[in-house]
Amino acid sequence: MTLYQPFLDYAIAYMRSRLDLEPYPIPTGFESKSAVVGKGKNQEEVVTTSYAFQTAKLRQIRAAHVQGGNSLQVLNFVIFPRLNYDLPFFGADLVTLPGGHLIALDMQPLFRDDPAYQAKYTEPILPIFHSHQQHLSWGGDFPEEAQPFFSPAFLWTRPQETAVVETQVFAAFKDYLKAYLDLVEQAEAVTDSQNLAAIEQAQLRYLRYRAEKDPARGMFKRFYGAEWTEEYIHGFLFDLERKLAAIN
Ligand code: DBV
Repeated sequence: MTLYQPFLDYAIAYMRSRLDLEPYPIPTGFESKSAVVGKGKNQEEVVTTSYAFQTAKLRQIRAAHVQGGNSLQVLNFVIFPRLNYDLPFFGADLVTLPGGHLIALDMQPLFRDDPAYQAKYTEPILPIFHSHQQHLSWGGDFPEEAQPFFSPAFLWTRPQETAVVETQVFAAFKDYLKAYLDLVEQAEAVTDSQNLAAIEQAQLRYLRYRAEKDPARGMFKRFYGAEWTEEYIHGFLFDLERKLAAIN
């Protein structure tokens, strides 16, 4: 059972229908990785597949899909806008572990506490957030230090039932992706040098946090080793620093 395959298929087909998607390079050896984990009859193959695209406004659209049987399914899907747009990040972390499902869905803001930014990028999402939040109870505590990176429209839930993931969560995912592409469509390039500098700083802050605190690090290390994992995190999943270093 690959719970999140329909999410991935939908996202790629929907983006293709609205965006001029170009491939984004995936470092050699990271397109697909597999390992056999567990012992005896608990042996399971864990396959991690990567997908990446770019457009004129979006620097990197990337997904990591981890498939390891019924109790290990992950789709981590993030969109990083180009540095001359003040767009939020699209962030989806859809996680199924032996303990259950964990769902995080948000348009992660560059400037969380700026009222003008909220009015532009969070308020349009709030009706969608409320319509789905009714059916999906709050997921509880999450790391305090992560809070600045989430918007007030952060959908965060731990559904008991797989059917809820397949129905309500899938519906929310579609609505959030549509709303995000609406924001992208309307976005205009920023040219003011002070604003450009602020965007770059905010993107780096977000990216450093996610690379440093990646909650999948432990899992990837166990499956594929430390070296592969660090290269996957810094060279693909959260690659902005490397890309900036390469052009400067
Ligand atoms: N999370 C990632 C990537 C993953 C991934 C790249 C490819 O950023 C998976 C895989 N997330 C993943 C896994 C877990 C979580 C948990 C495997 C479970 C870890 C475990 O229980 O062992 C949102 N993801 C979480 C949690 C949160 C998020 C809040 C639970 C808290 C925790 O265990 O740390 N999305 C995640 C996050 C940010 C975000 C922390 C921060 C800005 O956007």
